[in-house]
Amino acid sequence: MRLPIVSRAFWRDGILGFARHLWFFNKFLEDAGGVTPAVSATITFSMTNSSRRDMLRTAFGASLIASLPRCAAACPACILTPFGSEASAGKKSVQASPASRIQFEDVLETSKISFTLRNSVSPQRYSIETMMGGVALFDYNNDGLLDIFFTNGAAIPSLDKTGPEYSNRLFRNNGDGTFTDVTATAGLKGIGYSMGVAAGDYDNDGFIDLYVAGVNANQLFHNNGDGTFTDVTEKAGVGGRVPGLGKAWAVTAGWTDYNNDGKLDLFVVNYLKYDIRTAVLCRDQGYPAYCSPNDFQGTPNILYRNNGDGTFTDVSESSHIAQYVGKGMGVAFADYDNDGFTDIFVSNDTFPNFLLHNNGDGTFTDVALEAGVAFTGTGKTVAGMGADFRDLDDDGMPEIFHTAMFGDTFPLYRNIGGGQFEDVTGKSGLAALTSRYTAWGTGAFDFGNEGRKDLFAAGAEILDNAQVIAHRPFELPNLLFRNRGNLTFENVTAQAGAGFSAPAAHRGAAFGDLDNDGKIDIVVTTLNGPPQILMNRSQNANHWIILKLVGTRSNRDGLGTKVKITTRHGDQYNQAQTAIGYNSSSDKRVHFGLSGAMIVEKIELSWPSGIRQVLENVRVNQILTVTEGTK
Ligand SMILES: [Ca+2]
Ligand SMILES: [Ca+2]
Ligand SMILES: [Ca+2]
Ligand SMILES: [Ca+2]
Repeated sequence: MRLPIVSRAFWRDGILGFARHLWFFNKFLEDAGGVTPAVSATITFSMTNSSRRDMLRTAFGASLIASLPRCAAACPACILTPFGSEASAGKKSVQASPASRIQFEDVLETSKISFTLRNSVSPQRYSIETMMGGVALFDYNNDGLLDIFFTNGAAIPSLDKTGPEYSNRLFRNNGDGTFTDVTATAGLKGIGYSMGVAAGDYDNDGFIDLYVAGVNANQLFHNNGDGTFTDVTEKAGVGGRVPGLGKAWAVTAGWTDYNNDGKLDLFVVNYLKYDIRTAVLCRDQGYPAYCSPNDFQGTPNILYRNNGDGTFTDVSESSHIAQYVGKGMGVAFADYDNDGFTDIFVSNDTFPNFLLHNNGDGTFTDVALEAGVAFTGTGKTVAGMGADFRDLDDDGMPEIFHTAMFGDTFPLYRNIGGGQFEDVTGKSGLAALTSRYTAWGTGAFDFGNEGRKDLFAAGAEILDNAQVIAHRPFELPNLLFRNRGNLTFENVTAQAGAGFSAPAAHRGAAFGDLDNDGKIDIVVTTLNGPPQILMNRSQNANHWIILKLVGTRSNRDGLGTKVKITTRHGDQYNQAQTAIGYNSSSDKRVHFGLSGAMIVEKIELSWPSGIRQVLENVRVNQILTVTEGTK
């Protein structure tokens, strides 16, 4: 296709200017008309030195150049396809979208959400105080709108919710930007000093249930489907007691179907062996301070197998989970070796992490050391906090990312296949970006809908008096690391909005699309403060798709389903999981940013049942319900 404007651009600006004009013309067509671009071109040119790359970077932006083929000095020619060509379908090719700012707005005030996370900070500084609290994004009433649940603390040292100020809270999404506190009707105020939350439909009745993990009480709430919940903890047998130890201090939990029988099982993450009545108290430079986890013994985690009749069996011993005693803070699930069985990653605090390989016979083996994720690449343990287990380079093999504390850096372990991971924290740029931060909640989501998953981390120090003890502020910003491709990241926190980057005592974070506009929103808790309701206001014309999975032979939530999509920009991978980050539970729906792709050529689903399902030529910019097929 020849256009006078293009010809003029060519003669005026040379080949780079020509390509740039063509690129903008295509973008204009896409944005304005919503039609497949009619103009495309392949430009062949010599690339003999790095200065040429710099010229290209100027012309097209760093994000595009990042995915160019790397050429040695002797490379005779490289082919640049600015819009991704049909010939390159199936391979990761050059992205069409320019870097657009990812921006969030904290809408707490207009949301009418009134909640304060109370930890009852004491002069003694009991360790539990700094370890809360969680948030869940889930649709409890099936109206298509994500609702918000917050855990809350209790009085100290009684650990009783002595008044309504300690109540856990459920806020119903009204669909107009406001929320209504429905805690009392729902019967979800809870008992004890609560910490983490896990949402999952354990009885496959189509209504998502809630498990709340805490210091002195864990509770399972069955969703009755009429806006109310019933505490079924005792009947279900999931109270969180460890043989010989009693009720263990649980930080969080997660739902996963480890034996692929169509029923969600429950993994409970326990932290330290701790009794507030006898707990050692610590000081630092004369100031009261939260003790190091090194001052306490660890505890084993718990695995409850779902019997399908409303009861669970504690299989921690027979599954070998109980033999791994750690100091767990985060849990995330993925089938990292693609053998069809979901594996479990547990980030441990100042203790080697666990990678619990699912052997497929009801047992697990911790392979973290051999796999390269127990310690960092330099052989260090770090303060493992929130975790996510997700494919960040879209090669079909999920990476492990977790937050940590000041001086640790937040490790990124790249899955290189064969059951092995490589510590790419330095190579990815994350070491330099994270070494001066401490963070809790985290998640890997494509916040800019550019076709790559970015990383979020909820920053805050551990000690509330960190300023006087360590000369570091207690309150830190949320952090946003944009994925530039090739597993490299840049810090875009400063551009993400004042409400996003405002320092606070952040803790848990949950991810999901609260207003169903295709952009992932974030809810973050802050200690002794209100939550942040961070609506994604990124201004771009990028496309997206959200898949709401309905399992039939698999668990009804479809948790554990692996999803691969193909567009003209290449392949992307994601999975249905709710156990993400710290203390928290995210939307079960599976989101993909699509950049400028006009159609999703193929969606391939691998359900936990083993059923594989393929959808072709799927419309973009929609929330698509996918019911598990029968084959
Ligand atoms: Ca709802
Ligand atoms: Ca249910
Ligand atoms: Ca596996
Ligand atoms: Ca949104």
